[in-house]
Amino acid sequence: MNNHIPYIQIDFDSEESKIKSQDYYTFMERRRSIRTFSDKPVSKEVIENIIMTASSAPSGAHKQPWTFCAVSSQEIKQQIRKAAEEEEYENYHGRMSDTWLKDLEIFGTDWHKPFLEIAPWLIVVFKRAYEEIEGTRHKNYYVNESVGIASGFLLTAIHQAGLVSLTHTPSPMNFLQKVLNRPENERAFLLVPVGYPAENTVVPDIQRKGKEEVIVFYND
Ligand code: IYR
Repeated sequence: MNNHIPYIQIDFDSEESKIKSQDYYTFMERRRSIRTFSDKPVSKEVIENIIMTASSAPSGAHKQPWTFCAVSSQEIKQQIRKAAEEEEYENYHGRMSDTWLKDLEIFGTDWHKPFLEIAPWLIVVFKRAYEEIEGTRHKNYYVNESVGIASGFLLTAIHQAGLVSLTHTPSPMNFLQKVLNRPENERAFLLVPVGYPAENTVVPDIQRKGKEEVIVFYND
């Protein structure tokens, strides 16, 4: 095997693993999607660390088929809000089915997206379908899976930094490619406002599935 180097394992004994896994579960259980943001600033350095954590995700053939656009420009946030609200207005007025609208009632969402201007940062995740190298197109592999995993890493890094986020998917999202002037090989995947929650933020009173609902063991 070419170019291999020793893997330096993080060496916990089974008791440490148990404690670590419990603690991490408890910590991650506290993450919630937030729709009301404060305008309190977050430093560029924190955003860089969060994004580089996301970019440490595994990807098909290690192509890292993603670009993270980090927007704090008020003018660009305003353009994104305007375009997102135009699409969302259509979604809430005919494009989403009655069942879908009913399923969203508990979240209290509508076409207004003020958080797109209030949150100090918008991270727009783009997937890269292919790379163009010296005029030749090279397709990336497992692009959705890779960018989905990187987006998961992004959300955990945001939570770890004591910040909050929302996984927002204004649909269709092609306006983001235009507003951010992205190249032809990039497609918007996810829009993630990042920052602090507004004072007195509330979240829907919903429960997560229990282990008996999400895990199936096949033991000896
Ligand atoms: N994109 C819309 C609608 C929406 C859809 C789902 I599925 C959600 O979980 C939440 C919202 C919006 O952002 O309002």
